[in-house]
Amino acid sequence: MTKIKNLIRKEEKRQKETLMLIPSENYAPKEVRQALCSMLNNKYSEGYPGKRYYQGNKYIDQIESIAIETAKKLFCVPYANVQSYSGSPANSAVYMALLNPGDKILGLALSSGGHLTHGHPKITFSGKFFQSFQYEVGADGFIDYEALEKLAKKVKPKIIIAGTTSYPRKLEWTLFSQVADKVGAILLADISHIAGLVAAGVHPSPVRDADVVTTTTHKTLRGPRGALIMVTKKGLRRDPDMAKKIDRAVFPGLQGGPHNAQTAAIAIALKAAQSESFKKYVKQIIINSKTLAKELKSKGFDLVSGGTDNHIILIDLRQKGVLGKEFSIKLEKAGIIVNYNSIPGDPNPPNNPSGIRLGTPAVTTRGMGVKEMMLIADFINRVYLGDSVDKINKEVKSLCRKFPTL
Ligand code: DSN
Repeated sequence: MTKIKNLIRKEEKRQKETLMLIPSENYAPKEVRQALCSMLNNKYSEGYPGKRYYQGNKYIDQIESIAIETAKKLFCVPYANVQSYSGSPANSAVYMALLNPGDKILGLALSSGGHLTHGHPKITFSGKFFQSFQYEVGADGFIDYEALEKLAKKVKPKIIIAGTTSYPRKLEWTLFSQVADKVGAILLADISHIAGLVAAGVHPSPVRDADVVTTTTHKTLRGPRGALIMVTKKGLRRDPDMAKKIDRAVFPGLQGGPHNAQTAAIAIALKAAQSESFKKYVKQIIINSKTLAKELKSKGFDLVSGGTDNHIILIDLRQKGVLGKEFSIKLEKAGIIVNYNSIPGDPNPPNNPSGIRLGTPAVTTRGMGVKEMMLIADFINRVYLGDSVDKINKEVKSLCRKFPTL
């Protein structure tokens, strides 16, 4: 066990001494982490508040009810389920609740910034058990809503998934809902990446346009790993049983006992996301992201869609003559942590693609601002130009020391 303890300490040191620029990662505050390692971990509570299959749940019931009510208030929805273990199980629960095997689903292609659970063909649950069709971004890097409409009219999917993992632009919920309404499809908005932005009012909310909204809780929301499934008023108008169906799909359909420590940590994070300081934090994420994008562009880096509206920057490295994996390995040596990522129309495979993906939520949590984004762009450029990674790493560590983690 000493070995594991040492490795935990080493990982904590690594997180403190490096620039966490993977857009889906963040530093959860101490209160969230304390809840996660509390004795709530010891309890089984299959079922829902007031309807459990195990005794001894009087406090767990209260905790889960608070998490549900906080989610409903934060996102202005009439129903929330807080038990999904993470984003992929949450999306799977929506499909299990509302679709039959073999139904047609329409989601954004992985190479255009979609997620595996949005119907990625052949190898995923969503691509194997349903007839999956995929829409894409256009040559400009923006979602091609006209092509989406044409495809939706041809395919007539039962559900359209509007959601992204590496899309740097605003999502046009009204355009999605117009298409879904025209073909009679359910609209699922997966806001996993932008949930914090939506909660803070910095990105438009999908709750008027979508029937169901899913999100993870550990990205821009800065909570524990976990997920929410929310049904909107529109969803309940379409199917008054939609919420009940989703509850049943999560438990007993897909999962057993909820992770109660995770539920408590979600409640803490969602409460924090209602604060003025959280709004200020999210606004700074965008300022930082736009600054980093502008600086990288000024150094000759080609950005998919030319820039960013959110916390994500996707660099197309083709003009730079380096592949994403090779570059991200070099960046890691300098203490700059990013992930290699496919770009739209990528000529290379997903395990060795032409891009890298960056995001500013974690460095913004540390309190970094415009000046630091300019430094980070400079570090990235110097790694590209072949400056000593050891030398850059020293500068990265010194910058990190000035901005402690939560
Ligand atoms: N793996 C997450 C991301 O990095 O965006 C999405 O599930």
